[in-house]
Amino acid sequence: MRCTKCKGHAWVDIPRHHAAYCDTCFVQFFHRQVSRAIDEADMFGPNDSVLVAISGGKDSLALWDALLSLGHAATGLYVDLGIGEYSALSHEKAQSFASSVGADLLVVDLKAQYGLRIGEIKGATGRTPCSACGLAKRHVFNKHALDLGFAVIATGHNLDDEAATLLGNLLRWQTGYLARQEPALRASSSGLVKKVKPLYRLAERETAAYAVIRGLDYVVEECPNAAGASSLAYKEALNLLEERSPGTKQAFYWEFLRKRRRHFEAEEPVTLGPCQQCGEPTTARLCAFCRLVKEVESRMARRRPRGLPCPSGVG
Ligand code: Q46
Ligand code: ZN
Repeated sequence: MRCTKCKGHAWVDIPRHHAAYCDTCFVQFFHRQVSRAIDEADMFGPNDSVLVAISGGKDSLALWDALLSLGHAATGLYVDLGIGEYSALSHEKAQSFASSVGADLLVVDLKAQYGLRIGEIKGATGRTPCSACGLAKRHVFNKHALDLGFAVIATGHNLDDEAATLLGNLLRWQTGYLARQEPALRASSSGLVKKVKPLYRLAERETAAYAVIRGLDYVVEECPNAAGASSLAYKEALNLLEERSPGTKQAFYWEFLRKRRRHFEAEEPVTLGPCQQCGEPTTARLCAFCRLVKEVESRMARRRPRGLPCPSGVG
């Protein structure tokens, strides 16, 4: 296999582009796709400061590495979710990447700051661990980006993630989610920060190849809560289709972005007010994150044997 660009030995083939690249040309291809995504979806400008959501996995580290290589001011934010070994290892990988490139990594410990540990949440609330985790991450990223004056929050969602989310939303005709599934989601209200996905043009195996070629040391283990997630089944189904017909995932998601507007954008506008606890925009008196924290606190207090002090020292 020859590199489409320099005719040297190719290591990465990209059937949907009818192309194959050597290491050097693949890294250039990857950076080009990230730049195109940023420009075409009007994600941010060259002087904007970007807060990158870091999990320690291949996608978030590949995104951070690519943004820094392209000259963007990108700071990482890692949220310690309190999921045993998995969290310890991901924190270590995130920190070691930051140190190796001299970038800033902010760390938020959910337990220390909010009394939440996703690893212990099962049964303490009506939510599944992944739903509580997603809610907590969205809240923490938005709050820190806002407080620290970042223009945008960037996440490492790739083409496979977006196509799987689209399939899930379509299977249940979640029109509200379909209306908001954007590579660049503008802040719809004050108190919210713009969210962008600069890897949406790149497939998961391409971010994996980038991570390997760039020597990124990422956490390979999956979060223990990921087992059985519907998104994995949607990815498997899409991979089968992609194998038969390369380009299916890309066409599925990109054509949706191109044609969807007139079908899903007429949703009723919602009125948001500040959460009475944390100030984040919400439709209720308390935002969903503050309600989750309260629910977990009161469940934990009920479980605690009488006479024992609260382990967090605050209750
Ligand atoms: S980290 Fe969190 Fe994922 Fe683990 S608990 Fe679920 S959502 S699977 S990205
Ligand atoms: Zn709140």
